[in-house]
Amino acid sequence: MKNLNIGMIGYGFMGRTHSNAYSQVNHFFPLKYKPVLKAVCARDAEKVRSFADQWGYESVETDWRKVVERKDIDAIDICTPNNLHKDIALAAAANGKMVLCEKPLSMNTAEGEEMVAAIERAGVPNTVWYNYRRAPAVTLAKQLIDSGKLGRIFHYRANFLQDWTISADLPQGGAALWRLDAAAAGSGVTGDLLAHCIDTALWLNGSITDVSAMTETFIKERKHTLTGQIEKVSIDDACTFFCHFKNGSLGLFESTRYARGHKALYTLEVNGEHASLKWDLHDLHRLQWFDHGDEGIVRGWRSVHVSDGDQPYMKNWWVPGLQIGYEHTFIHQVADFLKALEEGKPCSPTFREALETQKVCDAVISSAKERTWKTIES
Ligand code: SOE
Repeated sequence: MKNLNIGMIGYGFMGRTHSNAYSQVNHFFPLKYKPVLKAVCARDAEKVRSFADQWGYESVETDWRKVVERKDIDAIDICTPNNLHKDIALAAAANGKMVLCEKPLSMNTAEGEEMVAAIERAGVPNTVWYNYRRAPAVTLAKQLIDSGKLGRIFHYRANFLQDWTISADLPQGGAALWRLDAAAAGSGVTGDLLAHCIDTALWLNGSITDVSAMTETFIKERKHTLTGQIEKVSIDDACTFFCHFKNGSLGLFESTRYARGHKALYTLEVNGEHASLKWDLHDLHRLQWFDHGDEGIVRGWRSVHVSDGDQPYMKNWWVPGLQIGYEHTFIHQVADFLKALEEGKPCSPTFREALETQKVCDAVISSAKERTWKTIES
């Protein structure tokens, strides 16, 4: 087995999901590469040391530039707030490192284009962590759509609903709350939550050609953790958009952090000529399936428990009937990345593919701002 030395920059919630994935992957997937937790980097020396001890990283750094230059690191994992993605990716590529970047790829399309150019110029393996594609039930949806079982697709519908920012007392900015600060995040729910829905939609249903969106910022001012001042909130708290897909189907997407009672409800539904399917993150192991070709007297929605060894990813886990969870979607992404490396193939979504999601996000934000339809430039 060949070691793949990981240098992870950032260590928040995503740092944990990625570290867990690197640690677990070789226990379950037969692969030629083995990730080694070589270094983790963050500005707070004490906190990053404690993270390294908890997860088993061999060393710590407090300056990301040192990590990207280290000769003993093969791959850089970017888990920082979005405003650092570009600089780190560019430096990593210049140093010939592979790059795994947390979603969304960038703050905006212009940055994303620079990142794609740098990565492709360097010719380094790359991927963006859009993990929900790798829930076995979502992967099964892809198989069913690609096999033509749904026939012509008419509708694609997705929601990502949360409720954690309803309190006006919640500050913006700083360690945990950078997602509320446009300077660190780029956008609000569009880049944070709808980006997931868009990535899955592009993967399942193909390109989006144009969008019409509305956004709202319900709490207009919040205290900024870094300045201590009350400052304008510039992120979108909620976003809804319509779109056309290139295959002629219609899309409807909604995301908010103000849906009281919903913590992380990602749902999607696809309606085709012959069949429909539905998926719900809170019941992530099930794919709801309706097949109009079924015999009339038993025709109805089927709830497929995606745990059989014939189903995507499942042969690597337990015995049929036993399920896996959220953290496994990240393990699958690492497994796919390592397998792609072994085979000299790209691991989807690459930076270039994730740039498509970024373009849709940008079009959504500008459509809402200008109250007009926006075409996605390909
Ligand atoms: C935000 O609350 C968040 O953690 C996103 O940043 C993740 O990408 C999403 O998967 C869950 O929600």
